[in-house]
Amino acid sequence: MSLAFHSHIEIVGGGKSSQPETNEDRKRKYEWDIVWRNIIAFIVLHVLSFHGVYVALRDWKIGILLFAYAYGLLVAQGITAGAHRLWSHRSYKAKLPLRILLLFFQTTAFQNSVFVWVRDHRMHHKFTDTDADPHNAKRGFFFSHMGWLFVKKQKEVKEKGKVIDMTDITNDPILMFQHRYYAPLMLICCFLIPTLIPVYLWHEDLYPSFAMAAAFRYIFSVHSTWLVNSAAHIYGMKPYDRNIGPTENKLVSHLACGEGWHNYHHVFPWDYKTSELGNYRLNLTLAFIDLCAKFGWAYDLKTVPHEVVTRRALRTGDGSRKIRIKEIWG
Ligand code: ST9
Ligand code: ZN
Ligand code: ZN
Repeated sequence: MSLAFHSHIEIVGGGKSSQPETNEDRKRKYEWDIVWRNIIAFIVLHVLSFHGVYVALRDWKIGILLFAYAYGLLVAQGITAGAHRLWSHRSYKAKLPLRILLLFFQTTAFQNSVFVWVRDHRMHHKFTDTDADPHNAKRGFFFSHMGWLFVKKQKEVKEKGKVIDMTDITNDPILMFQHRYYAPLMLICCFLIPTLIPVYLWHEDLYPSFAMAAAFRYIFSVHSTWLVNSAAHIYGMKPYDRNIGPTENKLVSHLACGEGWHNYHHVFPWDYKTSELGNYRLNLTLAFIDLCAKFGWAYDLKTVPHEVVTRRALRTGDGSRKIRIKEIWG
């Protein structure tokens, strides 16, 4: 989204860093070209979503609560199984009906078109925690969580982004259709449809349906996603590579349907499990893809042989692999 109006503030750069700060770093200035439209939109959505929860609990709208929860989990697959594991990393292949379903869910999740999501995510993997990473975690928790959506991107993102190969996405007419008509499609899928389902199917009032099933479901799901970029780049163990920022974070895996095993994912991004261990409870997306594979909708699932993971963990890990295996399997 572009902005209607913005202000321009310069702040001496910084944020948390695992590397010692150099003179260059200290002198560096980030340009905070603030996008007020995004800030206002998110404030309004947060207020509506908190009010939605209040109304749903006060009037005990159990139907809307259950619907928001179930729909939220389903729609999350558009990001995790779709934008992330299928389109960004090509970690498995999907037949047309599954691709269309995932695209509908991904549009409902309102996290930008698949084209934009994949481009930013490929930048994130190629330039992790540097200025060419759109949500560089070295600029602190808030910036990598949601702050990056409130400012214009660093020039390094736009410059280095030119080297990212996006031809697989640009050659897909369905994905480019979504990119072209993203705004109206997103409004219909993210806000209109989830509001109307409880109203038409079991005669709920319009406002609680909107505030809970659309606004709250959306805000909860984006915070869960954003935690992968913030918390899972700051807090947790590094069993596979101790020299990188991404960590293994159980809480984030719960919230983000299995995307919190982020140290593993950055080391082996082509693994459709995004984790060494296939525990469905802590990786709902894995259960979803495996189920689709049973119907033949998902195929060519890529993973990493156990010996390769072991060798890598012994060579570069922080020695916490056994603790993690226990944490997952109990
Ligand atoms: C949201 C996304 O929430 C969240 C993504 C998180 C990813 C997490 C990944 C972790 C793993 C998966 C976890 C899943 C867990 C799910 C759990 C669910 C329960 N390369 O972008 P513009 C160039 S979105 C190359 O406008 P500005 C390009 O030329 C939330 N080039 O930059 C482009 O033009 P075009 C809702 C790039 O103007 C031009 O710059 N959405 C790249 O600086 C302008 O691009 C919002 O809030 C690149 N990477 O504005 C809207 N990037 O596109 C957010 C840009 O024509 N966005 N270029 O080619 C915006 O409003 C704006 O993008 C902006 C920056 C203000 C942030
Ligand atoms: Zn990451
Ligand atoms: Zn990834």
